[in-house]
Amino acid sequence: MHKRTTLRGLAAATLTLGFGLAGQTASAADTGPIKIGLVLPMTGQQASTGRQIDAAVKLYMAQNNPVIAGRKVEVIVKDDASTPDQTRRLAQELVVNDKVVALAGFGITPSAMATAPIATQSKTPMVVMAAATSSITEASPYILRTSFTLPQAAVGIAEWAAKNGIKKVVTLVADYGPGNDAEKYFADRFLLNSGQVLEKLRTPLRSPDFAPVLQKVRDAKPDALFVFLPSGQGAQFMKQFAERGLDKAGIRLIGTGDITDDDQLNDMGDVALGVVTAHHYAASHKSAVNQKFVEAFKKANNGMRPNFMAVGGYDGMRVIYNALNTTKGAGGEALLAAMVAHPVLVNRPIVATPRGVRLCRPSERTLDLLDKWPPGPFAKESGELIIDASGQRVA
Ligand code: VNL
Repeated sequence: MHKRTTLRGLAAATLTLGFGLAGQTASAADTGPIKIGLVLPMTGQQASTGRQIDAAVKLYMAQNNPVIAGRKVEVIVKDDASTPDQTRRLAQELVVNDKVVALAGFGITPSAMATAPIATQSKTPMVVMAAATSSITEASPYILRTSFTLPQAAVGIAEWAAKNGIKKVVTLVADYGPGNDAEKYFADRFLLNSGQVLEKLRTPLRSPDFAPVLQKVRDAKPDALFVFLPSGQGAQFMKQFAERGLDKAGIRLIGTGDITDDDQLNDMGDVALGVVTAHHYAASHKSAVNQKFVEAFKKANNGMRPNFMAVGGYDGMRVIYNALNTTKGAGGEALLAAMVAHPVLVNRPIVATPRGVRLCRPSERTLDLLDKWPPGPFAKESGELIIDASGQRVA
């Protein structure tokens, strides 16, 4: 096969895979269903994430032929209630008993981290559709992610804040992996742009009480409060923010898009007006492809609006399907290699470099953010030339 350099290696990719892979094909004995294990929080505090991803996976299956190489594709959904020990146990059962070709889902970072050794030991590709701590993809060479990372969102809003007259900020994050990422990357970029972080506050992942921290925010009198909370906690937080009168006290609310979650946005009331967040997805995005997705999702789910978790699930299913079509149903390293062959599906398009943050679609926009370009000729994923042999940009 002709090997070509493409943009895939340049962007802030969420994909980390450390080795070359040999080809494999399905054996003739594989005639039963092709099974995919989907481990999600269907109950408990993160149940909305499970509900959204489950609905998106079902939509993808309904829109695409659930038969690959003459075998039916079967998705086995397991509820881990966001308890990492459960996630690991369920993943192990899916691999050992059900012989799934891929593991998918993973609502929170601790669940994904707990399952990483299972993926490594069993050589099972593991598609993370929700959890978003940047380091997750380093926990196993079998992990791919179709969600996002917190630094991508946090750096974007830090840039915006500095450019929009916000000088003093208090940060508030959920006290675990993605919160660490959000707090650190927000503060680093905000300080670089001469902002000041007055205080860094945290609330527990489980059953947080926002009242005491909101009192501290009030006392600190920042221009803005930066917040990351996992999907599902935004509405409750907004309610308390308003009840404590912080919206009226002239403290702007900014954050990652997890707090303006499309799943809950309609229930948040007027307090959500004027809140500014940065994220890789909003259901209101006007592109034709998104409008079609939102419409189909609502139609299949009693009007439920998809959030960013649904998109991670839908894209994750697309990655698995495409790759299974290539391997004709085989799993293991062949499946992983087939997934990696189409990295555009597993890279989120927000790129952050010291030169700024940009939504890099079409992908050649990445060049605007690079100090040094790769030598030409250089083509993007589709094969379209973007730097010619003499080093001139042509797209
Ligand atoms: C995580 C990150 C979970 C962002 C989220 O919602 C979220 C995580 C459940 O990595 O645990 O919005």
